[in-house]
Amino acid sequence: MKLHYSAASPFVRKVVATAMHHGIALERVATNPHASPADLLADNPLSKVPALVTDQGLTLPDSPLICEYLDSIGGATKLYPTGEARWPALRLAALADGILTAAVLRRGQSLMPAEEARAATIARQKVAVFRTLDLLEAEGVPATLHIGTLTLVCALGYLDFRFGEEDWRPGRPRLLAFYDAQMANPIFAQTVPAG
Ligand SMILES: N[C@@H](CCC(=O)N[C@@H](CS)C(=O)NCC(=O)O)C(=O)O
Repeated sequence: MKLHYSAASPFVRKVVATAMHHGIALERVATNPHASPADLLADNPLSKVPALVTDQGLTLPDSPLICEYLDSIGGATKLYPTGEARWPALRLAALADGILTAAVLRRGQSLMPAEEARAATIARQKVAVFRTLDLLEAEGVPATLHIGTLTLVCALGYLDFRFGEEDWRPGRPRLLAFYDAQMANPIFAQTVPAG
């Protein structure tokens, strides 16, 4: 398994510690996500580390997902409890991830003058969104309702809500058909963002 890696990233550290706990070997590929190198983008259009490529060739972004995957293929001493113990453990993980997200964002912003940091962040996040939409358009999205499709409907709806002038539909007919079909479901039709 290949891990796109940066030694400074606490999100990468979570993944490496999980792999070590289970004795899972990872081929670590050092990268700088802020430079968006082509080999990282090929495996994660969000241009973030960690990004894992499984032995089956599945590309997994996001440390919570990667850690849960590694735990699922790991040994008996699981890091994801089942039963009653599951929710306090996941709650703590979510709070700690929130700390990391806030601290990493703060660190990134403090590296540049305020105006430059703001412009760079806006441009970088915009590109990450459209690059990821392009990947999903190319891959195609299932019609089945699950947490992935539910989240994607909410993401597309948020883009309409906040960035409607940058319509995501042109050139993405598969995402458009997916979105229009899903919006017939009351759980989406009745929860369109407002405000
Ligand atoms: N939610 C992600 C956050 C990963 C993340 O933000 N990683 C940073 C390095 S610590 C990164 O790749 N930053 C590049 C960027 O934000 O463009 C995770 O848990 O893996």
